[in-house]
Amino acid sequence: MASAAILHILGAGSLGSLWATRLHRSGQAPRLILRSPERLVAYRTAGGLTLSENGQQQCYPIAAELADAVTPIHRLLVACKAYDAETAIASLAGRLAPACDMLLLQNGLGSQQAIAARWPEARTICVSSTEGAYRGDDFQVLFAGQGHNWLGSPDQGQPPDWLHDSLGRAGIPHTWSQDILPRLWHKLAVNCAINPLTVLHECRNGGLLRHRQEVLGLCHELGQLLAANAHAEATRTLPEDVLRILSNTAGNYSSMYQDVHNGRRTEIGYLLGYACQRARQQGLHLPGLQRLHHALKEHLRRHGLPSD
Ligand code: NAD
Ligand code: KPL
Repeated sequence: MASAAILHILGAGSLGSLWATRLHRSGQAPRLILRSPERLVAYRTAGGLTLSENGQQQCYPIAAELADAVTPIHRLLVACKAYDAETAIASLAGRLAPACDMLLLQNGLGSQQAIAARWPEARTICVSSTEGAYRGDDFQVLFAGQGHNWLGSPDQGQPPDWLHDSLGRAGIPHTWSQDILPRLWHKLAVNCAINPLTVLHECRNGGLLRHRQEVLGLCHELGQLLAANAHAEATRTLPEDVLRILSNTAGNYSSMYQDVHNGRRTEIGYLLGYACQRARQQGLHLPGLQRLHHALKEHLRRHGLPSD
């Protein structure tokens, strides 16, 4: 296979493994890029990535390498957390082919802009994913929630010619969006209205239905932020979207709740932190959001976790 056709996947965590296993089983030979020689040895000992789906487990012996391998990278799926993404790309920057396609799976906003500014020759494609995957043991991933992937270029460009065929063959549900930034803003707003409160009230998503006024107050402020950055439509539907998600996912713990519960760093800086920073830059007075940010940072510090 020509190296131009290989998709390199940076980060073999939950979503990276979910994408890698589906691409591999459709015969597309993705390559994983792991973070250290120790991880590569552990991966080779495990014999591959194991995907659990619909009660079935299958191990896929996907090729893996380190960032300092020498082959050029033409297509890169960045599957790290938002706070790791830019540093991880920098570790292999010398391998990036001119006009490389970079798919960014990160939640929230901020990391995508930093990456696009640092590697302007690359074509950055943002992905907004509602699929759900969790890591089990090392190199094991559980496909926990069917969903969809919206992909789009921040400059509203066209999709690369290989994208639809490659994802389609792998069975990765996707749609190209001409308007990806408003979509990312809307998801950020939903995450800001739900995730921090589940941490502070220590509850499942559905538990926030008992704090409806607090949630709706945040939606009101987040709506002002969306009005300045996304579409009027997204602003109008935010409260009903959030209440519907709370009902539909009532039994779930939010991703931020799970991160805190498991002692893992959260993506607060790319969600609430980014929202508050943009509000300040845009001269918006959003006191409820600022108070929430402050309370969450305090909570994280008390739990010994980074507050950025
Ligand atoms: P994860 O923590 O499971 O995986 C991230 C992986 O990146 C880890 O294996 C980590 O070791 C690796 N990594 C970090 N730095 C690296 C480096 N320098 N080189 C190589 N690997 C490196 O995270 P995840 O849950 O897969 O989430 C990835 C992104 O996708 C996040 O922004 C998350 O918010 C978003 N997202 C996740 C889900 C989900 O269901 N998991 C759903 C939607 C969006
Ligand atoms: O995306 C989510 C998350 O947990 O990160 C939902 C379930 C929508 C809550 O914000």
